[in-house]
Amino acid sequence: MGHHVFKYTAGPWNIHTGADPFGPPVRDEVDFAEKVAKLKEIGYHGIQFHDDDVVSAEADVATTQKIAAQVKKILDEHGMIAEFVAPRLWEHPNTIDGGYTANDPAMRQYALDRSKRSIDIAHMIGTKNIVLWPAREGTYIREAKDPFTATQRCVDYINALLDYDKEIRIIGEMKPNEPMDHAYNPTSGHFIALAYKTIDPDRVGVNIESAHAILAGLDPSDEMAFALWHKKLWAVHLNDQNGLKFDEDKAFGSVNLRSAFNQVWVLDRYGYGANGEMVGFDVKALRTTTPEKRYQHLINSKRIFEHLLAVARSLDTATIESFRATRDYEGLELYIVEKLMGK
Ligand code: GLO
Ligand code: MG
Repeated sequence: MGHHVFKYTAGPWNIHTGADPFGPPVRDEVDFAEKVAKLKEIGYHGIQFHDDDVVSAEADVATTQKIAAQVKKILDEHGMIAEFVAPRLWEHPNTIDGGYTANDPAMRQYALDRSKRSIDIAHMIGTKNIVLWPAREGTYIREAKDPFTATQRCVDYINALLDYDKEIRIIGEMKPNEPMDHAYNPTSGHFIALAYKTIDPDRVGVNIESAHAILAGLDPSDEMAFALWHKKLWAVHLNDQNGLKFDEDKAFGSVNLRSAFNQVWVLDRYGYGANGEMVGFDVKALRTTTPEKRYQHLINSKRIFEHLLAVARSLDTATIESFRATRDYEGLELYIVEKLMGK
């Protein structure tokens, strides 16, 4: 594989106030324009958006166009691109029971309308990528919704969006739980299976988040390889996670360096980025982080990625092959761990 240069992105939500379910903000909110300028300064190339990170979901068409144009102008002024728009189907009162799997048809219609509007916004800011994180498409108790019907509704929803706009791509970001007790289609594999049942499988792929794979008990690098083989890995949300608990969104590589290394290695080996895919970091600052350091987790994640890339590119393929040929996985393990220790 050619050694191309990776491009990095993050969302405005990754520079945040530190509010959590147990306490109020501890840092001021930062202006969008300042976030873009600072991300540019620390070596990022683009921004990810929820629809309402661009413009309020309540805005009328004229206001939406006006504000989206202002956002696009800020991006252009900094030479930054918009990577994707994700319809936020989990905060509005109409999405309490979920979006496209809600039991109430009026709520399902809201989810569809809002998603179509997100597609319009995506066009206005210059991206064809729609990310679908199905936050509330699942249940707290199994009897609440019908899981068979939910599967069909997911495909119907994707089809409706593919049909609404012939250029967009739907990129599923699967997560097994939180906020739901169990989400429908808890892994990327589930979503890829559904992709092939849609009206245009070539426009349906996945965004793999490290923490989401870990929460599902899966290895993120194997998950990425599976999607790469399907030519369906169109985005990543690299981060880290300390065991099975709430989604921590820790800085990439901050918990499990070897797992992070394997993610970087597989992405580099199989040409991730060659078709414009970006390296996204879905990371949160610690609540204890002071305002002056509010970008440090993004700086750290990128730097750790680059260090691990250097390690991956320093590996000797013949050495690895000879360990494999002699089934000397103990030797291979030491070789990799010493490389990670800089030995
Ligand atoms: C939450 C998700 C979330 C999405 C974002 C973009 O667990 O990781 O942050 O990545 O809403 O769809
Ligand atoms: Mg994410």
